[in-house]
Amino acid sequence: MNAVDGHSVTHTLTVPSLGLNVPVPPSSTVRFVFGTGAPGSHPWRCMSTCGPTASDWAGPMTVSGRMRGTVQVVGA
Ligand SMILES: [Cu+2]
Repeated sequence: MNAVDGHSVTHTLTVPSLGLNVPVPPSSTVRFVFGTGAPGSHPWRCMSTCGPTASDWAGPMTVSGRMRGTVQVVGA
């Protein structure tokens, strides 16, 4: 596991119901593995204010599939 400086995070993949919070540094690809538990539907969103301004939760932050969406956990 690598540590990420909080000031260099541009996005996160945050799924509170799965206890998942993955910081994403600029211009990077982050690979990770996590346990999902039982099948279900889990809302996710980016928790970094990556809207049009530094303190903005608008723009892409409101678009499903861009900075928010749903993770579907399916059974094997
Ligand atoms: Cu974002």
